[in-house]
Amino acid sequence: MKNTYIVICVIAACCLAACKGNKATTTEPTGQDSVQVPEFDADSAMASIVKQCAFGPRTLGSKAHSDCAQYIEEAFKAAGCEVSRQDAEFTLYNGQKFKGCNIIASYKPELQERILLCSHWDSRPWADNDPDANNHHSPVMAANDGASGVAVMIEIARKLKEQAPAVGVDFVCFDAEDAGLPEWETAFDGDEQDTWCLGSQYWANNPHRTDFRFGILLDMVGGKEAAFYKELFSQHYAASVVTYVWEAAKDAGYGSVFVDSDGGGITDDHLPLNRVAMIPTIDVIPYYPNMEHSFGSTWHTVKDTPENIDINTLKAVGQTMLQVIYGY
Ligand code: AHN
Ligand code: ZN
Repeated sequence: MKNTYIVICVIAACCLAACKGNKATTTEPTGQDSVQVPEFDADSAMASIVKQCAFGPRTLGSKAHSDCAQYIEEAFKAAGCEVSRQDAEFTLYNGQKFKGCNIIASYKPELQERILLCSHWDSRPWADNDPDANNHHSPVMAANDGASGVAVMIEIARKLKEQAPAVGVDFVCFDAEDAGLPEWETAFDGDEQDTWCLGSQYWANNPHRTDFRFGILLDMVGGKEAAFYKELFSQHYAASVVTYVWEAAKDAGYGSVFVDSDGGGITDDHLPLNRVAMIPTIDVIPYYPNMEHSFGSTWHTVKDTPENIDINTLKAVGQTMLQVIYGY
């Protein structure tokens, strides 16, 4: 009798283990519904934006730039990541050279199954889209177009430390994305596209690793009433990643922020990752169909400041990224 009982228990335990095993190895992203996804703290992300902006505009060569690099490194270290700096020299459209750096933070670098998150951290040196031409040579504070993506990534790193997901994550902060050809420049005759995204171009030619399942670029993820449409190069190079991320947004309750429609095709840091490093990478970038500029009213203006950040947008993007990571 006792033996029969033990046999039944062993069989039951095996069945349970088998079921669990089945579930863990399922390839369907529907597993997202059953995992505990931590709450993204958008207030904490906002505080990081304020902190980055307090250094001043983080333009190449400035004190604000080097001070902010140190802050970003320390923030990822405090979140338990392994951090390294990739120093590089960048040549602008006008031949001017600057020293700068990409900042790389790895969560559990020993894990084989990995996701890449990235964002640029530099500020544009010229507010060349400002409605007031007097501001066209002033730097952009870049609360949205710079600090927001980094802030969301730092906040995600903090959550990974609290509650371990099944995958590893690398965070790469690209320098010199936004020193591309200014609109007021009339004397340039090269390829304009090459003047943008200098840090990601450098990294794609010198990646610290490339074994990522996919990459997600966060660009301007804190704008007022922002919505994210399916960017065209992302759909071309990484269609299944777009589908997966937009599904995750729906599961997280942000289906209205991640809109199931086409956006534009944008020259951005995801292009060298797709074309040179061959990592399927999407761009999460806002699209305002009814505004004069599709990136929103503060884009490359002196109004890109912390007051014009929308905590709800940070929350929608941050929570969706946690859904992506913990649902994987
Ligand atoms: C261009 O408009 C050429 N690129 C948009 C990429 C960008 C600029 N993202 C932030 N600032
Ligand atoms: Zn920009």
